Amino acid sequence: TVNIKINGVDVAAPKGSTILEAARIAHIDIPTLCYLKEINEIGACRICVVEVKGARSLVASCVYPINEGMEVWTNTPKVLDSRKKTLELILSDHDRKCLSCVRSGNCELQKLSKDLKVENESLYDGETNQYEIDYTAAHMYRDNNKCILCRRCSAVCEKVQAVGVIGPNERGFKTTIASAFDMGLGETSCVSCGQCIAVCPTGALSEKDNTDEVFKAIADPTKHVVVQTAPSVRAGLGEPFGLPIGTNVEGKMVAALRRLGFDRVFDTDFAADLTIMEEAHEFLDRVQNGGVLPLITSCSPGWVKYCEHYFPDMTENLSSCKSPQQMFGATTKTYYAEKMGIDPKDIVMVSIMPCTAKKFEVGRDDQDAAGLPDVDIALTVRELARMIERAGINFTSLPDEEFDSPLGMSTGAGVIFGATGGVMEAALRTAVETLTGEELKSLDFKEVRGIEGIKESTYNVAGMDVKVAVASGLKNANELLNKVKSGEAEYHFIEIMGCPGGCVNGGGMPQVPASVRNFNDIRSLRAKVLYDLDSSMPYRKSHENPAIKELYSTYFGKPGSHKAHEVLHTTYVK
Ligand code: HC1
Repeated sequence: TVNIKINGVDVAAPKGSTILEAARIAHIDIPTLCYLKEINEIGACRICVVEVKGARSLVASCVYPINEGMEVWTNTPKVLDSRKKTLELILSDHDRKCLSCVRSGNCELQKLSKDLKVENESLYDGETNQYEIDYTAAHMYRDNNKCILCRRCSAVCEKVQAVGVIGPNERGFKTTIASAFDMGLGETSCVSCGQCIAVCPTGALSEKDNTDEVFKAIADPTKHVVVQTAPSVRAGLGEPFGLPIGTNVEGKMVAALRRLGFDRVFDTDFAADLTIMEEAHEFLDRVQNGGVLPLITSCSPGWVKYCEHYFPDMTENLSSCKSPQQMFGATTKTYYAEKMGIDPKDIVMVSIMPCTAKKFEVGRDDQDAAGLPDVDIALTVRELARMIERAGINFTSLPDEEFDSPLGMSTGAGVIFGATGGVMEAALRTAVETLTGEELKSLDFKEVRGIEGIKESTYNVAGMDVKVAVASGLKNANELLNKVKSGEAEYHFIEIMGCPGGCVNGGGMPQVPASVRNFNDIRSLRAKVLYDLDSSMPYRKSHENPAIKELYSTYFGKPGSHKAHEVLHTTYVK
């Protein structure tokens, strides 16, 4: 350890720590704005400055390493004044329409302004930049009038997602974060993952809001409005209502959706089970009949788009299965509509997703089993939270309620889809039992759990060594696929999720401020909710889900049947 003094108090911190990290050990939170651990460590915004004895000027604590005997002050008038000036300068070219801003209440800039006692936000007003809002992408808009040039978005896009479609253009006062040649985001090879939105400290980046359409559909007596909730939603929806990260709010979520007026509250987890039935069948079919291997999962639309843009020669490796979101919509507008005697035209299928790419996915080609879009409206978890607030529903005091049947019934295999490795584990539970005809002794495939970017394992199944790999975050996917292409690595089955850690860390989950993200692993906290649910559920294998069994016996016949292909499978663009 290294011994230093912060504000006159002795602090021992691990070697290699920054002043910011050492201060945290001393229970002092130094404010930051541009800093994001391991993603954006550029020390550029100067909000985190502190005084260091002997240093010629104030130093950026987020990148400044500690050394033995160092003396630091974090709250002197000089420090506080500098931070405040920096903020006032940022505010002088910032669209300050806080009342109507989507981030009002959880904007990092707004909180800093209050904390640092900014009294005159127009102090340095003069010339300002005026930008047109970019609405060209299917899933989001970019409002550079609210951008503070922290570069968290461009760092995550390039370093974590290996996409890199936004970055600084121009210099000095004219600097903007934009695409090459100022193209609209929708014209670039953006994959809609929304990680930029998840890390943006202000209202500069946000999903396109579809909540009004949902309120309208619910109010229309001629419409039967069905809602499905993705696995990860229950692990994040509590956060906007002040509940700790990692709180399971499944029961309250169902209760809230019912009170919003949805006619049926169903669970995407049901369709995750259905996906496993089809995908495990597809895997075994490809292995036994010499199909294209490795088979790669196709439930994450950000990943599918990335594959189409960046690895077009590997689209044949993608599973032809639609994602659970789309399978759910397709099953609702065919099987469920028939069973209930409802014209599919009168069904409005709404999905609640931790994902922004799902907004893009609903508009893809070949996702219309009943001749209508499988899913009509995909909302993020943030949009659902806003609907609940707008409707005056007191979320935290709601009772726990259960999903409707039959499309609300699911297994532990379905719920772990939301964590990286979960789809693989769920598929293995079904594939192994199908292949061996024997019951698995342990259902936990621990080797594919956890937040590492790339995981691999080999399982001996009925005499065959099945090699599997799991990647989350597109930079990791890129690395893994390049190894497969070069022949350096060989697998039979690969799971890829677009967002690092899987859907629990999706671009549509509630934004967590950097002050929390930098010191907590939100991926594991949220994933634990799903694994705990799995281990407590009566059914933990997709093929044992009674509602799935009934769906096959009365409608699809068997996995991979002609009818299943018509409704549940899709095609890709090269
Ligand atoms: Fe996901 Fe999936 S797990 S992609 O992350 O396969 O979004 O949660 O709904 O479709 O089930 C997302 C989550 C989600 C699909 C499932």
